[in-house]
Amino acid sequence: MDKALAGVRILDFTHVQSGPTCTQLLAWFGADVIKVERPGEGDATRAQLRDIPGVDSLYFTMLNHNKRSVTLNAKTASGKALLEALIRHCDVLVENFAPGAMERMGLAWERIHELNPRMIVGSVKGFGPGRYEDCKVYENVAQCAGGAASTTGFGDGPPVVSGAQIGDSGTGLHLALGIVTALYQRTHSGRGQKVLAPMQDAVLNLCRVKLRDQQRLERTHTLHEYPQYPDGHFGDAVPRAGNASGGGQPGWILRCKGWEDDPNAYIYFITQAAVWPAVCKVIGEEGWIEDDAYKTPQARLLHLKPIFSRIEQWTMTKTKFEAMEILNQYDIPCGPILSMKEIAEDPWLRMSGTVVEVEHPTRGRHLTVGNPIKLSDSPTEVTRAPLLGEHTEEVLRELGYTASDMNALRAEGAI
Ligand code: CAO
Repeated sequence: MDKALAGVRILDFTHVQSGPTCTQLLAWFGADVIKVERPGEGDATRAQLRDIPGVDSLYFTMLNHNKRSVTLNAKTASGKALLEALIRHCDVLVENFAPGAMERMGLAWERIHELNPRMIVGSVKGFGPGRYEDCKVYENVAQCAGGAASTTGFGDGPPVVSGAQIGDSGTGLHLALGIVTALYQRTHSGRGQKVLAPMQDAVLNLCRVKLRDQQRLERTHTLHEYPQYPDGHFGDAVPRAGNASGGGQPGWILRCKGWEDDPNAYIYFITQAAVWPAVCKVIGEEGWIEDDAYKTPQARLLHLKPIFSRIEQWTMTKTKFEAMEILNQYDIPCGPILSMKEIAEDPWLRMSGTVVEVEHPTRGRHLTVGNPIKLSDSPTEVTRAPLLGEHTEEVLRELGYTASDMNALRAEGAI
Protein backbone atom coordinates (compact mmCIF):
# COMPACT_ATOMS: atom_id res chain seq x y z
CA MET A 1 0.00 0.00 0.00
CA ASP A 2 1.44 3.41 -0.98
CA LYS A 3 1.90 5.84 1.87
CA ALA A 4 0.07 9.18 1.74
CA LEU A 5 3.22 11.20 1.02
CA ALA A 6 5.05 8.56 -1.04
CA GLY A 7 7.20 10.24 -3.67
CA VAL A 8 7.57 13.53 -1.76
CA ARG A 9 11.21 14.31 -1.08
CA ILE A 10 12.02 16.43 1.95
CA LEU A 11 15.38 18.10 2.49
CA ASP A 12 15.41 18.15 6.27
CA PHE A 13 17.75 20.90 7.42
CA THR A 14 16.30 20.93 10.93
CA HIS A 15 17.74 20.45 14.39
CA VAL A 16 16.74 20.19 18.05
CA GLN A 17 12.96 19.66 18.44
CA SER A 18 10.58 21.94 16.56
CA GLY A 19 11.76 21.30 12.98
CA PRO A 20 12.49 17.58 13.53
CA THR A 21 8.95 17.08 14.89
CA CYS A 22 7.59 18.42 11.61
CA THR A 23 9.79 16.31 9.34
CA GLN A 24 9.23 13.20 11.47
CA LEU A 25 5.48 13.57 10.89
CA LEU A 26 6.04 13.89 7.14
CA ALA A 27 8.29 10.81 7.25
CA TRP A 28 5.62 8.83 9.14
CA PHE A 29 3.23 9.68 6.32
CA GLY A 30 5.68 8.22 3.81
CA ALA A 31 7.79 11.15 2.57
CA ASP A 32 11.47 10.44 1.87
CA VAL A 33 13.08 12.66 4.52
CA ILE A 34 16.79 13.33 4.00
CA LYS A 35 18.22 14.87 7.15
CA VAL A 36 21.30 17.00 6.46
CA GLU A 37 23.74 17.30 9.35
CA ARG A 38 27.18 18.74 9.96
CA PRO A 39 29.95 16.10 9.57
CA GLY A 40 31.38 14.86 12.84
CA GLU A 41 28.79 16.30 15.21
CA GLY A 42 25.38 16.28 13.55
CA ASP A 43 22.25 17.56 15.25
CA ALA A 44 23.28 18.85 18.70
CA THR A 45 20.62 16.69 20.34
CA ARG A 46 22.49 13.51 19.38
CA ALA A 47 24.85 14.32 22.25
CA GLN A 48 22.43 16.05 24.64
CA LEU A 49 20.81 14.31 27.66
CA ARG A 50 22.72 11.11 26.90
CA ASP A 51 21.91 8.13 29.09
CA ILE A 52 24.45 5.78 27.41
CA PRO A 53 27.96 7.14 26.72
CA GLY A 54 28.70 7.58 23.02
CA VAL A 55 25.19 6.54 21.93
CA ASP A 56 22.68 8.87 20.26
CA SER A 57 20.39 10.26 22.94
CA LEU A 58 16.72 9.39 23.28
CA TYR A 59 16.08 13.08 22.64
CA PHE A 60 17.46 12.57 19.13
CA THR A 61 16.15 9.06 18.45
CA MET A 62 12.59 10.02 19.43
CA LEU A 63 12.44 12.96 17.01
CA ASN A 64 14.05 11.50 13.92
CA HIS A 65 12.24 8.27 13.05
CA ASN A 66 11.90 7.09 9.46
CA LYS A 67 14.55 9.53 8.16
CA ARG A 68 17.83 9.14 6.25
CA SER A 69 20.92 11.00 7.46
CA VAL A 70 23.42 12.69 5.16
CA THR A 71 26.45 14.61 6.44
CA LEU A 72 27.39 17.73 4.57
CA ASN A 73 29.40 20.84 5.45
CA ALA A 74 27.48 23.70 3.89
CA LYS A 75 30.38 26.05 4.55
CA THR A 76 32.68 24.41 1.99
CA ALA A 77 32.29 25.09 -1.76
CA SER A 78 31.63 21.48 -2.70
CA GLY A 79 29.35 20.95 0.31
CA LYS A 80 27.35 23.96 -0.82
CA ALA A 81 27.20 22.55 -4.37
CA LEU A 82 25.90 19.26 -2.95
CA LEU A 83 23.29 21.13 -0.92
CA GLU A 84 22.19 22.93 -4.08
CA ALA A 85 21.93 19.57 -5.87
CA LEU A 86 19.68 18.37 -3.04
CA ILE A 87 17.55 21.51 -3.38
CA ARG A 88 17.03 20.74 -7.07
CA HIS A 89 16.24 17.10 -6.22
CA CYS A 90 13.70 17.68 -3.40
CA ASP A 91 10.16 19.06 -3.16
CA VAL A 92 10.41 20.67 0.27
CA LEU A 93 13.18 22.17 2.40
CA VAL A 94 12.49 22.47 6.11
CA GLU A 95 14.76 24.47 8.42
CA ASN A 96 14.71 25.94 11.90
CA PHE A 97 18.01 27.74 12.18
CA ALA A 98 18.42 31.02 14.01
CA PRO A 99 17.16 34.03 12.02
CA GLY A 100 19.60 34.93 9.23
CA ALA A 101 21.51 31.60 9.21
CA MET A 102 20.09 30.46 5.85
CA GLU A 103 20.91 33.84 4.31
CA ARG A 104 24.47 33.64 5.70
CA MET A 105 24.77 30.25 3.98
CA GLY A 106 23.82 31.97 0.70
CA LEU A 107 20.42 30.28 0.73
CA ALA A 108 17.89 33.08 0.99
CA TRP A 109 14.41 32.24 -0.36
CA GLU A 110 15.14 34.01 -3.68
CA ARG A 111 18.19 31.77 -4.31
CA ILE A 112 16.29 28.58 -3.42
CA HIS A 113 13.37 29.63 -5.62
CA GLU A 114 15.80 30.27 -8.46
CA LEU A 115 17.38 26.82 -8.02
CA ASN A 116 14.00 25.06 -7.80
CA PRO A 117 10.85 27.12 -8.44
CA ARG A 118 8.65 24.23 -7.24
CA MET A 119 10.37 23.96 -3.89
CA ILE A 120 8.40 24.69 -0.73
CA VAL A 121 10.52 26.16 2.07
CA GLY A 122 9.17 25.58 5.57
CA SER A 123 10.71 27.51 8.45
CA VAL A 124 10.26 27.65 12.21
CA LYS A 125 11.41 30.87 13.85
CA GLY A 126 10.84 32.02 17.40
CA PHE A 127 8.91 35.12 16.38
CA GLY A 128 7.29 36.51 13.26
CA PRO A 129 8.14 40.00 11.93
CA GLY A 130 8.48 42.59 14.69
CA ARG A 131 10.62 43.57 17.64
CA TYR A 132 11.87 40.04 18.43
CA GLU A 133 12.23 38.65 14.91
CA ASP A 134 16.02 38.30 15.21
CA CYS A 135 15.93 36.41 18.52
CA LYS A 136 16.94 32.79 19.08
CA VAL A 137 14.16 30.95 20.85
CA TYR A 138 13.76 27.70 22.78
CA GLU A 139 10.60 25.96 23.98
CA ASN A 140 9.93 27.80 27.22
CA VAL A 141 10.57 31.22 25.71
CA ALA A 142 7.74 30.50 23.27
CA GLN A 143 5.46 29.27 26.06
CA CYS A 144 6.09 32.53 27.90
CA ALA A 145 5.73 34.84 24.90
CA GLY A 146 2.71 33.00 23.47
CA GLY A 147 0.48 33.46 26.53
CA ALA A 148 0.72 29.93 27.94
CA ALA A 149 2.86 30.66 31.01
CA SER A 150 0.90 33.69 32.20
CA THR A 151 -2.30 31.65 32.14
CA THR A 152 -0.89 28.42 33.64
CA GLY A 153 -0.43 27.72 37.36
CA PHE A 154 -2.37 28.84 40.39
CA GLY A 155 -3.59 32.38 41.02
CA ASP A 156 -1.33 32.90 44.02
CA GLY A 157 1.81 31.48 42.38
CA PRO A 158 4.24 32.45 39.60
CA PRO A 159 3.68 31.73 35.88
CA VAL A 160 4.27 28.05 35.06
CA VAL A 161 5.47 26.32 31.90
CA SER A 162 3.84 23.10 30.76
CA GLY A 163 5.51 19.70 30.31
CA ALA A 164 3.77 19.45 26.95
CA GLN A 165 6.18 20.89 24.40
CA ILE A 166 3.67 23.17 22.78
CA GLY A 167 6.39 25.62 21.69
CA ASP A 168 8.54 23.09 19.84
CA SER A 169 6.41 20.07 18.97
CA GLY A 170 3.29 22.27 18.78
CA THR A 171 4.97 24.52 16.22
CA GLY A 172 6.32 21.53 14.31
CA LEU A 173 2.74 20.30 13.92
CA HIS A 174 1.63 23.68 12.63
CA LEU A 175 4.51 23.76 10.15
CA ALA A 176 3.70 20.25 8.87
CA LEU A 177 0.14 21.32 8.12
CA GLY A 178 1.42 24.44 6.34
CA ILE A 179 3.74 22.30 4.21
CA VAL A 180 1.15 19.75 3.10
CA THR A 181 -1.22 22.64 2.35
CA ALA A 182 1.46 24.27 0.18
CA LEU A 183 2.08 20.92 -1.53
CA TYR A 184 -1.62 20.76 -2.32
CA GLN A 185 -1.63 24.32 -3.70
CA ARG A 186 1.39 23.42 -5.83
CA THR A 187 -0.68 20.78 -7.61
CA HIS A 188 -2.68 23.71 -9.13
CA SER A 189 -0.13 26.52 -9.20
CA GLY A 190 2.99 24.53 -10.07
CA ARG A 191 4.93 26.88 -7.79
CA GLY A 192 6.62 26.54 -4.45
CA GLN A 193 6.16 29.03 -1.62
CA LYS A 194 7.50 29.99 1.80
CA VAL A 195 5.77 28.55 4.86
CA LEU A 196 6.57 30.24 8.15
CA ALA A 197 5.47 28.98 11.56
CA PRO A 198 6.64 31.30 14.35
CA MET A 199 6.68 29.61 17.76
CA GLN A 200 5.02 32.52 19.58
CA ASP A 201 2.13 32.43 17.10
CA ALA A 202 1.73 28.66 17.32
CA VAL A 203 1.56 28.80 21.13
CA LEU A 204 -0.97 31.63 20.94
CA ASN A 205 -3.05 29.57 18.53
CA LEU A 206 -3.09 26.79 21.14
CA CYS A 207 -3.99 29.39 23.81
CA ARG A 208 -6.74 31.09 21.86
CA VAL A 209 -9.35 30.38 24.53
CA LYS A 210 -7.40 32.64 26.86
CA LEU A 211 -7.64 35.52 24.39
CA ARG A 212 -11.38 34.79 24.36
CA ASP A 213 -11.38 35.16 28.16
CA GLN A 214 -9.29 38.35 28.03
CA GLN A 215 -12.06 40.02 26.04
CA ARG A 216 -14.80 38.61 28.26
CA LEU A 217 -12.92 39.94 31.28
CA GLU A 218 -12.60 43.39 29.76
CA ARG A 219 -16.34 43.49 29.11
CA THR A 220 -17.66 42.01 32.37
CA HIS A 221 -14.68 42.38 34.82
CA THR A 222 -15.14 38.81 36.02
CA LEU A 223 -14.85 35.21 34.80
CA HIS A 224 -17.39 33.00 36.53
CA GLU A 225 -15.67 29.74 35.56
CA TYR A 226 -12.35 30.73 37.17
CA PRO A 227 -11.41 29.81 40.76
CA GLN A 228 -11.08 33.53 41.59
CA TYR A 229 -14.90 33.70 41.35
CA PRO A 230 -16.86 34.54 43.49
CA ASP A 231 -14.58 35.58 46.40
CA GLY A 232 -11.28 36.49 44.75
CA HIS A 233 -9.97 39.47 42.87
CA PHE A 234 -9.74 39.94 39.10
CA GLY A 235 -7.17 42.33 37.64
CA ASP A 236 -7.06 43.54 34.05
CA ALA A 237 -5.49 40.39 32.54
CA VAL A 238 -6.68 36.76 32.42
CA PRO A 239 -5.50 35.15 35.67
CA ARG A 240 -4.02 31.69 36.16
CA ALA A 241 -6.92 29.27 36.52
CA GLY A 242 -5.26 26.45 38.46
CA ASN A 243 -6.91 23.23 37.34
CA ALA A 244 -10.20 24.79 36.34
CA SER A 245 -11.30 23.92 32.83
CA GLY A 246 -12.24 27.56 32.37
CA GLY A 247 -14.74 26.44 29.74
CA GLY A 248 -18.45 25.75 29.80
CA GLN A 249 -18.15 22.59 31.92
CA PRO A 250 -16.51 23.10 35.33
CA GLY A 251 -13.76 20.65 36.24
CA TRP A 252 -11.04 20.17 38.84
CA ILE A 253 -8.35 17.68 39.87
CA LEU A 254 -9.42 15.64 42.89
CA ARG A 255 -7.51 13.34 45.24
CA CYS A 256 -8.14 9.59 45.04
CA LYS A 257 -7.39 6.71 47.40
CA GLY A 258 -3.64 6.48 47.98
CA TRP A 259 -2.89 10.15 47.30
CA GLU A 260 -0.82 10.38 50.50
CA ASP A 261 1.91 8.18 48.97
CA ASP A 262 1.31 8.33 45.23
CA PRO A 263 1.82 11.76 43.64
CA ASN A 264 -0.45 10.76 40.76
CA ALA A 265 -3.41 9.30 42.66
CA TYR A 266 -5.74 11.96 41.27
CA ILE A 267 -8.60 12.19 38.80
CA TYR A 268 -9.84 15.02 36.62
CA PHE A 269 -13.54 15.37 37.30
CA ILE A 270 -15.94 17.33 35.10
CA THR A 271 -19.39 18.25 36.38
CA GLN A 272 -20.92 18.31 32.91
CA ALA A 273 -24.42 19.82 33.07
CA ALA A 274 -26.02 16.89 31.23
CA VAL A 275 -24.95 14.40 33.92
CA TRP A 276 -25.39 16.55 37.03
CA PRO A 277 -28.17 14.31 38.45
CA ALA A 278 -25.88 11.28 37.97
CA VAL A 279 -23.02 13.06 39.76
CA CYS A 280 -25.36 13.77 42.70
CA LYS A 281 -26.46 10.13 42.83
CA VAL A 282 -22.93 8.73 42.69
CA ILE A 283 -21.71 10.89 45.58
CA GLY A 284 -24.91 10.41 47.63
CA GLU A 285 -26.26 13.96 47.39
CA GLU A 286 -29.56 13.33 45.61
CA GLY A 287 -30.98 16.33 47.45
CA TRP A 288 -28.84 18.63 45.25
CA ILE A 289 -30.71 17.58 42.10
CA GLU A 290 -33.72 19.75 42.90
CA ASP A 291 -32.05 22.21 45.30
CA ASP A 292 -32.23 25.73 43.80
CA ALA A 293 -28.66 26.45 44.97
CA TYR A 294 -27.31 23.60 42.81
CA LYS A 295 -29.98 22.90 40.24
CA THR A 296 -28.70 24.97 37.30
CA PRO A 297 -25.15 25.34 35.95
CA GLN A 298 -25.39 29.08 36.63
CA ALA A 299 -26.32 28.54 40.27
CA ARG A 300 -23.53 25.98 40.74
CA LEU A 301 -20.85 28.45 39.62
CA LEU A 302 -21.29 30.19 42.99
CA HIS A 303 -20.55 26.95 44.87
CA LEU A 304 -17.92 25.14 42.80
CA LYS A 305 -15.38 24.89 45.63
CA PRO A 306 -17.74 23.18 48.11
CA ILE A 307 -19.16 21.01 45.31
CA PHE A 308 -15.71 19.72 44.34
CA SER A 309 -14.81 19.26 48.01
CA ARG A 310 -17.84 17.04 48.45
CA ILE A 311 -17.08 15.06 45.29
CA GLU A 312 -13.51 14.64 46.53
CA GLN A 313 -14.78 13.03 49.74
CA TRP A 314 -16.17 10.37 47.40
CA THR A 315 -13.13 10.08 45.03
CA MET A 316 -10.84 9.65 48.08
CA THR A 317 -12.62 6.38 48.84
CA LYS A 318 -11.70 4.94 45.40
CA THR A 319 -8.50 4.49 43.41
CA LYS A 320 -8.44 6.59 40.26
CA PHE A 321 -9.16 3.47 38.17
CA GLU A 322 -12.05 2.35 40.40
CA ALA A 323 -13.50 5.86 40.18
CA MET A 324 -13.14 5.75 36.38
CA GLU A 325 -15.05 2.45 36.20
CA ILE A 326 -17.97 3.83 38.20
CA LEU A 327 -18.10 7.28 36.59
CA ASN A 328 -17.93 5.88 33.07
CA GLN A 329 -21.09 3.84 33.72
CA TYR A 330 -22.89 7.18 34.09
CA ASP A 331 -21.10 8.92 31.19
CA ILE A 332 -19.54 11.37 33.63
CA PRO A 333 -16.52 12.84 31.81
CA CYS A 334 -13.43 12.21 33.88
CA GLY A 335 -9.82 11.11 33.40
CA PRO A 336 -7.11 9.50 35.50
CA ILE A 337 -3.90 11.46 36.10
CA LEU A 338 -1.46 9.04 34.45
CA SER A 339 2.23 9.03 35.27
CA MET A 340 4.78 8.56 32.50
CA LYS A 341 5.48 5.13 34.02
CA GLU A 342 1.83 4.17 33.62
CA ILE A 343 1.78 5.52 30.06
CA ALA A 344 4.94 3.60 29.15
CA GLU A 345 3.30 0.38 30.36
CA ASP A 346 -0.18 1.06 28.94
CA PRO A 347 -1.16 -1.90 26.71
CA TRP A 348 -3.76 0.09 24.75
CA LEU A 349 -1.30 2.79 23.69
CA ARG A 350 1.02 0.00 22.54
CA MET A 351 -1.85 -1.63 20.64
CA SER A 352 -2.66 1.59 18.80
CA GLY A 353 0.98 2.14 17.81
CA THR A 354 1.24 5.42 19.72
CA VAL A 355 3.78 3.90 22.12
CA VAL A 356 6.22 1.74 20.15
CA GLU A 357 9.32 -0.34 20.85
CA VAL A 358 12.10 0.23 18.35
CA GLU A 359 15.41 -1.62 17.83
CA HIS A 360 18.50 0.56 17.39
CA PRO A 361 21.99 -0.70 16.44
CA THR A 362 23.87 1.02 19.28
CA ARG A 363 21.11 1.76 21.80
CA GLY A 364 19.20 -1.51 21.54
CA ARG A 365 15.49 -1.75 22.21
CA HIS A 366 13.79 1.40 23.48
CA LEU A 367 10.39 3.00 23.74
CA THR A 368 9.28 5.85 21.60
CA VAL A 369 6.12 7.75 20.72
CA GLY A 370 4.73 6.75 17.33
CA ASN A 371 2.37 8.63 15.04
CA PRO A 372 -0.64 9.94 16.98
CA ILE A 373 -2.48 10.65 13.71
CA LYS A 374 -4.03 7.54 12.18
CA LEU A 375 -4.73 7.35 8.44
CA SER A 376 -6.69 4.27 7.35
CA ASP A 377 -4.96 4.10 3.95
CA SER A 378 -1.50 5.08 5.15
CA PRO A 379 -0.63 3.19 8.32
CA THR A 380 2.61 4.23 10.02
CA GLU A 381 5.48 1.81 10.52
CA VAL A 382 7.91 3.48 12.88
CA THR A 383 11.54 2.83 11.95
CA ARG A 384 14.51 3.89 14.04
CA ALA A 385 16.38 7.18 13.75
CA PRO A 386 19.45 7.05 11.48
CA LEU A 387 23.05 7.06 12.67
CA LEU A 388 25.01 10.16 11.72
CA GLY A 389 25.73 10.05 7.98
CA GLU A 390 24.33 6.53 7.64
CA HIS A 391 22.84 7.30 4.22
CA THR A 392 25.35 9.78 2.80
CA GLU A 393 26.67 7.39 0.14
CA GLU A 394 23.24 6.04 -0.73
CA VAL A 395 21.78 9.52 -1.28
CA LEU A 396 24.82 10.82 -3.16
CA ARG A 397 24.65 7.82 -5.50
CA GLU A 398 21.00 8.71 -6.19
CA LEU A 399 22.19 12.22 -7.11
CA GLY A 400 24.71 10.74 -9.58
CA TYR A 401 27.89 11.13 -7.51
CA THR A 402 30.51 8.41 -8.18
CA ALA A 403 32.78 6.73 -5.63
CA SER A 404 35.69 8.94 -6.66
CA ASP A 405 33.50 12.10 -6.37
CA MET A 406 32.71 11.00 -2.83
CA ASN A 407 36.36 10.41 -1.98
CA ALA A 408 37.14 13.92 -3.19
CA LEU A 409 34.31 15.36 -1.07
CA ARG A 410 35.59 13.44 1.95
CA ALA A 411 39.13 14.72 1.43
CA GLU A 412 37.78 18.29 1.41
CA GLY A 413 35.78 17.72 4.61
CA ALA A 414 32.57 18.41 2.69
CA ILE A 415 30.76 15.21 3.76
N1 CAO B 1 27.07 22.83 7.56
C1 CAO B 1 27.61 24.00 7.94
N2 CAO B 1 27.08 24.83 8.82
C2 CAO B 1 25.94 24.43 9.38
C3 CAO B 1 25.30 23.22 9.06
C4 CAO B 1 25.93 22.40 8.09
N3 CAO B 1 25.41 21.23 7.71
N4 CAO B 1 24.18 23.12 9.77
C5 CAO B 1 24.11 24.20 10.52
N5 CAO B 1 25.18 25.02 10.28
C6 CAO B 1 25.47 26.30 10.89
C7 CAO B 1 24.57 27.39 10.33
O1 CAO B 1 25.05 27.87 9.10
C8 CAO B 1 24.67 28.42 11.42
O2 CAO B 1 25.90 29.12 11.32
P1 CAO B 1 25.99 30.74 11.43
O3 CAO B 1 25.54 31.10 12.81
O4 CAO B 1 27.45 30.99 11.21
O5 CAO B 1 25.12 31.33 10.42
C9 CAO B 1 24.71 27.51 12.62
O6 CAO B 1 25.17 26.25 12.24
C10 CAO B 1 23.27 27.27 13.10
O7 CAO B 1 23.19 27.86 14.18
P2 CAO B 1 21.91 28.23 15.01
O8 CAO B 1 22.18 29.63 15.42
O9 CAO B 1 20.64 27.95 14.33
O10 CAO B 1 22.11 27.19 16.20
P3 CAO B 1 22.23 27.46 17.74
O11 CAO B 1 22.53 26.13 18.33
O12 CAO B 1 23.16 28.56 18.07
O13 CAO B 1 20.76 27.92 18.13
C11 CAO B 1 18.37 27.67 18.24
C12 CAO B 1 19.74 26.98 18.28
C13 CAO B 1 17.33 26.59 18.32
C14 CAO B 1 18.24 28.63 19.42
C15 CAO B 1 18.22 28.46 16.92
O14 CAO B 1 18.51 27.60 15.84
C16 CAO B 1 16.85 29.06 16.71
O15 CAO B 1 16.49 30.06 17.32
N6 CAO B 1 16.04 28.46 15.81
C17 CAO B 1 14.74 28.97 15.45
C18 CAO B 1 13.73 28.69 16.52
C19 CAO B 1 13.62 27.22 16.86
O16 CAO B 1 13.42 26.37 16.03
N7 CAO B 1 13.70 26.95 18.14
C20 CAO B 1 13.36 25.64 18.66
C21 CAO B 1 14.49 24.81 18.88
S1 CAO B 1 13.99 23.39 19.76
O17 CAO B 1 13.95 23.89 21.35
